[in-house]
Amino acid sequence: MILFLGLDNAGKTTLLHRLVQHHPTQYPTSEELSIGKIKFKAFDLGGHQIARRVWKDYYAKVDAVVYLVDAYDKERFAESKKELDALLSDEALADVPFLILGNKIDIPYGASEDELRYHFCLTGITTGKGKVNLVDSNVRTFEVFMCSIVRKMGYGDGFEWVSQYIK
Ligand SMILES: Nc1nc2c(ncn2[C@@H]2O[C@H](COP(=O)(O)OP(=O)(O)OP(=O)(O)O)[C@@H](O)[C@H]2O)c(=O)[nH]1
Ligand SMILES: [Mg+2]
Repeated sequence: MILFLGLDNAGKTTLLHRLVQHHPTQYPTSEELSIGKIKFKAFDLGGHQIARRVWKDYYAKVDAVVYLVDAYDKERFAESKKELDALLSDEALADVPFLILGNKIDIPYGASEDELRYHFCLTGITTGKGKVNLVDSNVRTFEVFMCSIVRKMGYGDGFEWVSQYIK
């Protein structure tokens, strides 16, 4: 199971709809997804403050977290970072790979990848893009990819990256 998390308005539902547009809808908030050869159920959880309380009810069965950030909404970076940090430090998610998507790069004056990394304190500490062999290492599996879901850009690379760490 893959969880789509992030603040309200980050783009989770838009992403889910993009990924499954050729498949029939099963439930309003969960969809069958294929990443490579693996089939998954993806859950899009609401991002507004009250909805965030149920995120933890899903942690036990999760194979990967896709955490969306609105790269244009710099005013909410601190709030988003707080939620992400809480997820990354949660024992229940300690072995779960995180794909962090900086979304909406189609809007001018949004944060660049470097800026986003800076504000989220993710400079120089993420896993590395491409194929990084993490067997026998205690390195946290997480990486940042910038994307525009509406322009269908960037998130494919991110999913390809995260899929190699899904057991
Ligand atoms: N410009 C731009 N807008 C986007 C992009 N992705 C999503 N949006 C817009 O952002 C708004 C919020 O997107 P949603 O997918 O509803 O956000 P969400 O994360 O599901 O929000 P909650 O359900 O409230 O938690 C919508 O108006 C989308 O059209 C993008 O890549 N670029
Ligand atoms: Mg939504």
